[in-house]
Amino acid sequence: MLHWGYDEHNGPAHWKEVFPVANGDRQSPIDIKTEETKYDPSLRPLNPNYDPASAKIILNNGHSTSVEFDDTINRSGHCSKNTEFSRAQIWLLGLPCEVRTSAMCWFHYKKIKLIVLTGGPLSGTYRLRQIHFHWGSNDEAGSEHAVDGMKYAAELHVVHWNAEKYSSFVEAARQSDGLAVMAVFLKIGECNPQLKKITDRLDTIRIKGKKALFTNFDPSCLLPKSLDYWTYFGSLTVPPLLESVIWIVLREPISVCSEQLAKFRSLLSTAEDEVACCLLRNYRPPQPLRGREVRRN
Ligand code: BO1
Ligand code: ZN
Repeated sequence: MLHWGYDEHNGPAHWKEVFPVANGDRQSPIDIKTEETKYDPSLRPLNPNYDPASAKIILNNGHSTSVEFDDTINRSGHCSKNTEFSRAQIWLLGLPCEVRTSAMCWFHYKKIKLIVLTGGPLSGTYRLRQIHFHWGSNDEAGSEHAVDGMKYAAELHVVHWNAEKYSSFVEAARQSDGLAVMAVFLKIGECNPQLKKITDRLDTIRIKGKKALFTNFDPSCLLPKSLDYWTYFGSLTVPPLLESVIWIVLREPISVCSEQLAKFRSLLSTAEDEVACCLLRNYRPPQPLRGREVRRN
């Protein structure tokens, strides 16, 4: 296997050749057997707080399409408590993070609060990094997680990292409590007007490696009414398959229509100088549970 992908020669069945953790004890996705999940009264409601201004770009990385968010604030770890902020200091708001005054701390503290996921099974705050999608070559399958053996047409992943304990996404991705990914199922039905903001832009990033500006987007517009969830400890679903993800799988799906799914399938997994090849599917099948508990709120 030269480069991992989703084709016959480099797909999920081959990943273990280069990434032995593919056979590990906490791999994702899984088939959620609802009768075997355990109600846990200590699980709190989920509390997503995102700022539309932190959305930066939409890109095609050859494995999926993602919207990337600016997660670079609070680099110093210095702005941690709510300090006084006077009107006379408002002029400071345009200055970079390196400027360290109590007024800036207040500003950054407020800003950080706006792009985090808290609650649910999580201790502390997890900062939004990116969202991306998984889909299938037809409308019958495409989700990564399954529910009682049933697959949805697609799945949205909202990826966060533990910025309270770790100093970067890459560092967090190597820790057992480093990442929190919220998964949302997409069920065939009505065209989804919120999803349209993304699907309308896919033709501009058709080729692998392409990016386009994508601002003023709050991913909570894609969430279903109910934030009830299942949760378990798992992994990234793509190489390097690191076992660092607290999975939060929402029980209520959102809608997507066939026409919108077709737009995802027209993305290319190939770069400008390669023979064009459509990214028809990009899901990993369910992995063994190996004794793990799936809890529900
Ligand atoms: S997933 O939610 O388990 N499908 C998943 C899989 C891979 C990543 C994130 C979530 N990968 C990471 C890359 C990083 C990159 C980051 C943000 O995505 O490993 O290198 O910086 O795009
Ligand atoms: Zn994913």
